[in-house]
Amino acid sequence: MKKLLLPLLLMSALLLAACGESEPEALAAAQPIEAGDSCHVCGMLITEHPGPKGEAFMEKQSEPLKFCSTMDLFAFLKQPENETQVSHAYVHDVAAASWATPDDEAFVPASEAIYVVGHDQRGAMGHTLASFADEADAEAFREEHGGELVTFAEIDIDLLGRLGRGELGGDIGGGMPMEMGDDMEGMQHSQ
Ligand code: CU1
Ligand code: ZN
Repeated sequence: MKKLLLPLLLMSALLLAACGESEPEALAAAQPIEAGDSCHVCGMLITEHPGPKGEAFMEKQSEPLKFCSTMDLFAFLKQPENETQVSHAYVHDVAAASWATPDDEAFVPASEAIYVVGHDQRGAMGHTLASFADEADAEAFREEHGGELVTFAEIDIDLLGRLGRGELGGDIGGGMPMEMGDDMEGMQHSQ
């Protein structure tokens, strides 16, 4: 409940601001992921890996942090020390992008997206959350690839842990190359 209260307070603050003289500042738009960009969590080169990616803007920052996968984005977002510092985040709409090389035009607000977990597709770090702007697209993906639908609010550290351990099914990285496994061992939050 506490988690819900803060966004509501922020929203009403924004609405109040909208009634005043000055327009509320628009949220920074998603930025293209460039060839040399590396993941803020694991350091991997983002464009070299398949699956939906993420970006997060910290409060008062104009440049986003970028993530190799929705999995690493949420691993970052759901750290208690980050949760309060993040302004907003974006994920690829899988319905509007190819899984192998998601297009930068296909970023949608992470908090409004609907997610499929436990499906049979692989992202950069093994299993990753398949993100969609529309629930109907998520449902169609689930029918083809299995798994279950979750909302942004339902994603927490516990769910990410169960996904990472394969407890919800899905491909968690049987074919993961050795060096990638090593990456995970030394995975650090550089924040
Ligand atoms: Cu990675
Ligand atoms: Zn990563």
